[in-house]
Amino acid sequence: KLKSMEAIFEAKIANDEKIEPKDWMPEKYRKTHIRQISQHAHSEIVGMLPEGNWITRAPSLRRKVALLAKVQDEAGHGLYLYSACETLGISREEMYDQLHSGKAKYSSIFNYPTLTWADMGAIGWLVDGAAIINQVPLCNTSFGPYARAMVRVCKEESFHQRQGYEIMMTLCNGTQEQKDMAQDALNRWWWPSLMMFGPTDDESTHTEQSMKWKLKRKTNDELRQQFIDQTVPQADILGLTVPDLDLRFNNDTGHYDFGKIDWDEFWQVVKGHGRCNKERISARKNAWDNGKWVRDAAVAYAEKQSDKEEV
Ligand code: FAQ
Repeated sequence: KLKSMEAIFEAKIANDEKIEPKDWMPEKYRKTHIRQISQHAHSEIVGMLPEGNWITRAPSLRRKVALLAKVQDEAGHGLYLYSACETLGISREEMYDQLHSGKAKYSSIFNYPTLTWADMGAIGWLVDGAAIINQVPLCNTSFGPYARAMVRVCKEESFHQRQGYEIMMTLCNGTQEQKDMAQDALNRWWWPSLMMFGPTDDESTHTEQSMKWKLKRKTNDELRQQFIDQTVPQADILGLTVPDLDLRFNNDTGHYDFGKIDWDEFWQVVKGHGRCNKERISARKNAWDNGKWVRDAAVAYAEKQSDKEEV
């Protein structure tokens, strides 16, 4: 029986059909999806913190409304992703517990500080830009709830990217001081953005299996190269310099060659030793602890309602 279920599963993957929560799936397929989807959800939720830091200091009402909407979208993305992950048989409490205890990762990028308003531009442009490149292929991922969540998420990310690029354009058309702020933000966010795509393919533990299951549709290095090829011309339009002396267009390959990524820095951040890791986790823990009375009240209310129905 197991053999035939496995054969049905394999055939669905081969035919690009979706795997749905109630379908039979190999235990490792379930586990690796729980890992990736929950880490993706945590990234969205922790990812609200660096930008949330600037909502009260946005330079105009228009900028404030756009940033507020973007950060709210991120909360929404986190919630869809937690829901998609719950269909695989893990509870939200377990996922939160994994985040708070450091067992589950979230994207390295959110462990860097947001020092100036220009960082809001750089995050939208680069971080959301990288997120789109990573997530568009995930609209075709094999697990149905994850694929469907990604469709809406990608549409919202493209608004985020545009709002960031527009901030950069405004700064770059402004005073020298504003242009310097934009360049400084690019200098600080460029390399961490390249690290978002994960280790190189030969160092990546999960890529090979995830590609076979069509969880990943492109490898870390392929996506990173696509991001660089797309983003360097955008920096040129802004009149900014990408902080990489080895960056040049290679006519033979049709792609940009780029310099060496500091993988020591990446692993330090992933292991919890980045500039803001402690601050981010303690912000999430405090939010959870301070929300206890709301959860308790909601449960008490639900119990009261169901008691009433029984009478
Ligand atoms: N940070 O074998 P691989 C956003 C870990 S966008 C931390 O290559 P995989 C939108 C990896 O988990 C950001 N850890 O792993 C937004 C694994 O460790 P594990 C979120 C990383 O899964 C914008 C180990 O290294 N997007 O939030 C990172 O095949 C602005 C070995 O790596 C997603 O999560 C990293 N950068 O490939 C929100 C997209 N990279 O789990 C707010 C979905 C790798 O064994 C503001 N995820 N690791 O303990 C993916 O596409 C994949 O999971 C990758 C990693 C590509 C991130």
